[in-house]
Amino acid sequence: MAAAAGLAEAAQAPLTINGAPVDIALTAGVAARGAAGSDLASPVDRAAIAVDQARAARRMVGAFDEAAYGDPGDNLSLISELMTALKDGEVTLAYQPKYDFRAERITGVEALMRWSHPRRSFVSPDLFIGMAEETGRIRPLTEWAIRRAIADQKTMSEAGQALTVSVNISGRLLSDESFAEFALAEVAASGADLCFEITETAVMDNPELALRIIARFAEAGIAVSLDDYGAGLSSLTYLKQIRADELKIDKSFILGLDQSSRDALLVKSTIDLAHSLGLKVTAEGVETPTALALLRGMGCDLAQGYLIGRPVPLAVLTEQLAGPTVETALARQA
Ligand code: G
Ligand code: G
Ligand code: MN
Repeated sequence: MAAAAGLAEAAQAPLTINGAPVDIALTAGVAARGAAGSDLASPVDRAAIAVDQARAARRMVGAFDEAAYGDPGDNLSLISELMTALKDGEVTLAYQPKYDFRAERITGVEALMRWSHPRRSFVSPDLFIGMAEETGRIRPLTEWAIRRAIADQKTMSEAGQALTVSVNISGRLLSDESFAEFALAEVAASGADLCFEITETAVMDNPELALRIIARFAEAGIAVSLDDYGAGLSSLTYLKQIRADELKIDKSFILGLDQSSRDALLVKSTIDLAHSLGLKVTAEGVETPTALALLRGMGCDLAQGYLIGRPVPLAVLTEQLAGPTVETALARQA
């Protein structure tokens, strides 16, 4: 701990590169080897989590706190199981439709990862994706998701359904140039029509590199969507700097749309702001016909939520879209 504190301290000393002052902030995580046989025996995994724990506590140095991390016998074993699950086909993508108000039809889907664990049944993506991020396993998961989404898009298009597929990209991957190379190569080779959903916090971690990578995605024809907008800080600097095509208003504002005039005002002004910047707007969390009608009246471009469709396996989606029922019902409701 003392050595780590010394390092973090030393990193704070003013540094000049080519005459320009450079600020460095270093966060250190310290961990000892875990008990043999434990799934988090690797000191590197434990230290990676300790770095997150130190950051969350706004400290420069922190020791791995196993108790704070959760039940080791339960959650921690998931990390190693996850990589096996990916190979064994236990991880799948569910697709949730996005309804285009003007076209009056489903024009896209969001791919959402699901893990059907043989013993635990349902493992929340919030849990396993969060853990994959913390332990540096989000990259293989995301690479798998991109390949799967591209293959599934081809299947849908062969069934006569041309849909843009949105894939969620974790913030950490926006400072990983070799991940970006992978994604660009996959898209170039397949000619897929993808959208990458990213969140604001993703960009804040390493803004310069993230913005450069996002610009490369945009140049390669990958649409960029700002996910969960409004849930974080939602700074105007972020909107000003980023090359995006779409803004997704966080579901927390849409769920209360029918009851709260404040939410309605915020949603309406966010739609207008996005439009004036040339962004399309998707509202997520549309659960009621009233919300759908309000959003249409506000000039919102796309709606996503349980009213339109839940995230479902590819086969179910293809079946639902084959019948005209969903779309005509929505057009009537709006
Ligand atoms: O349906 P839902 O419970 O799927 O998703 C929970 C959270 O997990 C959401 O914030 C969603 O963005 C995220 N998520 C779902 N699938 C993926 C994925 O493939 N990659 C990443 N990074 N996040 C995902
Ligand atoms: O963070 P992101 O926006 O990618 O996550 C999408 C999440 O929202 C997923 O967990 C998905 O299952 C959930 N979701 C999608 N539609 C609805 C909805 O209409 N209501 C609610 N409560 N959640 C939704
Ligand atoms: Mn999303």
